[in-house]
Amino acid sequence: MSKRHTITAALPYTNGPIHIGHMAGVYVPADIYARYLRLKGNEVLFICGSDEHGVAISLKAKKDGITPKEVIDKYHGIIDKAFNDFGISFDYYGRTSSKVHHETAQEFFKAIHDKDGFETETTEQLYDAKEDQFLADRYVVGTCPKCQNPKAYGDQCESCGSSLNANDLINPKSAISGETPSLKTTTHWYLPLDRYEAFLRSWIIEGNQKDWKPNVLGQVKSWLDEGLKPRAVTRDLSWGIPVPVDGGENKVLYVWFDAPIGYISATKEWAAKDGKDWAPYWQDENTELVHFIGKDNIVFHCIIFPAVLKAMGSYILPKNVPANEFLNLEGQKLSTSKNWAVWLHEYLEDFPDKQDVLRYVLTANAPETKDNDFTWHDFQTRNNSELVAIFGNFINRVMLLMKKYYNSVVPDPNEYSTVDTESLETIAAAPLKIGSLIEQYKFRAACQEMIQLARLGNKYLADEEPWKLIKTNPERVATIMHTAMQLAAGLAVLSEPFLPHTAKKLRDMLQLDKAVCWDSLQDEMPVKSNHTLGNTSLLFEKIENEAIATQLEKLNF
Ligand code: B3M
Ligand code: ZN
Repeated sequence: MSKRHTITAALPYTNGPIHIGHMAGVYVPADIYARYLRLKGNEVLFICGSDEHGVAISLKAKKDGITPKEVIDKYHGIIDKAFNDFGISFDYYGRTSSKVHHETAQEFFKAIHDKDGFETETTEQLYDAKEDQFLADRYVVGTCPKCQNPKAYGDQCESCGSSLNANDLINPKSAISGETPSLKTTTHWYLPLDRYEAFLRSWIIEGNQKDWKPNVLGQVKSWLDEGLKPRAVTRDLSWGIPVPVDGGENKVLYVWFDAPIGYISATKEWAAKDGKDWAPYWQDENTELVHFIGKDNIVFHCIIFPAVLKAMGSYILPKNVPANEFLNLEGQKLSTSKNWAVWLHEYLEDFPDKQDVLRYVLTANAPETKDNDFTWHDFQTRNNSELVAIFGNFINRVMLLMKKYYNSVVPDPNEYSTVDTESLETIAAAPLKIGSLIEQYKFRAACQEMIQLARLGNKYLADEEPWKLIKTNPERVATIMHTAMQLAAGLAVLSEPFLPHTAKKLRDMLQLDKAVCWDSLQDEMPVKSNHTLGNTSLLFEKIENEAIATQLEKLNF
């Protein structure tokens, strides 16, 4: 049954470009999910955008000697283009510096403020006297009180994942001047998370969220068990969204207050452009909302944002928050500052028509349940021995044999053997099997099932050996090729969420009818007798050692 789905992918910070870790963790799985749901005939809104506030951006501007606006314009451009060129199928890619977003985030703040949904508190906060600047979040670095990591930030320790208060850091230092901060009094608005504890517990823990991933539930549980405390949602900064109430002068909204609201603002902008109503995508109980994020964003999407939505009333809550673990590169943690990364826009320059190869490798090796490693060697092997040797080879053989024996017109089948029938049954069962894995966010396994069909196709041809029978038993060959055609067509449909560029090329080659879709495979053969195929071209090409050596050199590896 067709359903409305709002799918969000974490908004990337525009303090740098996007790398393969972001792609593997968030954007590739989200895109597979969105494409699959569309293929199933659902109404899908797939939303993302640039996260353009926060200290990460101010710090980058300072470092590069440019304004924050210049920083966000530069990276918003690079990121937006890279997503586009890569083929991530966002319905809308917004940015949090937009007018609609500023207004929406301020409306949220005011609405909660007007219902007495905040507490204000005057406290002493870390202050850099030299820079005349309060230090919160990434402006302050110190030792994590929980795990002793010496490089924890004022809002979060990236080593143990704890969310922190700047004042809890041991031996804090200003990230701007390196000075030891002093304390200065300031007043802020706090979201009293303690008031939401019971609601969160009953919604997530006692509620029906058993299908959330164990890493997500684990983090949420440990948060709740520690007891929730009020959390400041304003900051003494100049870069951000002005606090829209009395006393808010020279203060801005905390970036993690405004950023998730960016999903909603982006929806509003998308709807306005298309003359649609944005509200059902966020307020209709029949809409399924899913947030794709990395593991460092769990608390914000499972605790803080739901509390904000609850405070607003009238908003739906996510059905699931599938967070992935991290991807490493050649055995080391990806790092923007150390330039230890494969940047998406650079990959696309070096491999302009190999989007699907990277998608495949990142999916086959996705950090779904534990951190995983990307290596250029594995990239080459998966391309050469899976995409080329299995998928590409099967399709190429079918196309060439079809041309040679039948001038590319599909023959009538004769009597099916047991193997033929089993192969046809496997195709008919595949949509449900692959679909159910995708619906459980098991994209690796789903992708393996898909490639398994190509493996089956290769084995089928190798076992049945039509080339040995074409003279002696042409009736049998017609049945074999008719069956092999169904496998090829099945792949064209079922590979779409994982390998969209390849699927499109394959559909064209096979001249597949539009009516052939995910669900139709279950009760109808996708290719009929007498159907004429289009022209053949290679789906994948071998990646040579030199190309890999160039990439390793780039890393200084
Ligand atoms: N900008 C944080 C991150 O990249 C972030 C996500 C916002 S989602 C609302 O970790
Ligand atoms: Zn820590």
